[in-house]
Amino acid sequence: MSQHLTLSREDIVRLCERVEGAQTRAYAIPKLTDEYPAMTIADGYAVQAELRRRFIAQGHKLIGWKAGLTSKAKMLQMGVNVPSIGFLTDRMARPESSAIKTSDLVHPRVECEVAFVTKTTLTGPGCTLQMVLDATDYVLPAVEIIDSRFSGFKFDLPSVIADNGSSARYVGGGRARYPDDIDLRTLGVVMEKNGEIVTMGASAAVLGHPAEAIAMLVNILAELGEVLPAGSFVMSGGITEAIPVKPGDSIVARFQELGSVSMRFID
Ligand code: 0L1
Ligand code: MG
Repeated sequence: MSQHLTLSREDIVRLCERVEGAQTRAYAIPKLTDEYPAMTIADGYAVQAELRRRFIAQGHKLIGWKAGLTSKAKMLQMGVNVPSIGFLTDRMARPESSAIKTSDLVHPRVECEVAFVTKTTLTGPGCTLQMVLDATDYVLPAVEIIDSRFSGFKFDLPSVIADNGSSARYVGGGRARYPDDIDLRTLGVVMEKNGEIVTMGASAAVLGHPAEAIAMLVNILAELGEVLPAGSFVMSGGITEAIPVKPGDSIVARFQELGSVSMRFID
């Protein structure tokens, strides 16, 4: 990690408990840097690693990872300038076309992403776009439901990384494709909310090519001393800005070549 740790082990555990409480009981908290202004990106990942350790100890299964803040639209929307990563567990997954509860979320937003499923282990540093494509079994369309636990969706990079990159729920669907069969860089995406188009974009918005975001994720994992195992489900980041949702809303994300992913939101 390019920045050093400033938090003690006690601080890391304390902040992790604060984030875990907000995530599991769905309430907003001030961003962590209000109390720890010197907090670094390395500190954020230390809190996130502690959160992952706790969830796994509680029986959650690690399914994969997500790259976040990988498009200019998202970076502008959230006021940060570096991408991030977070982990995904089985408890966050929801089936295609399902009703997703909002009462256990703080202020959910949805974004369209290309997801990758890997067939061989990816190891950094030095992971490249081509290495990602070679290691990919298939890609599929996905919608991520993000839910920053920070009041007013206001945060900085160390805080959002500690909050596991705002990870909350995710839905995969549509039609799985081999990466060699489509041009992953130029996929068009349209998101509809309650039948109206609310945002659209092209996959190149994600660092020029969604596989580039997966390579970045693998290289960050290497800095954390980890690899991306075969069989991982990995989301490459929102192609457009994230759209707020509330009970009663229905979402359809239509992806060129990959089909669509839908869900509705209930109380
Ligand atoms: O998946 C994402 O791009 C979210 C990263 C965290 C920032 C946010 O909550 O929008
Ligand atoms: Mg995302």
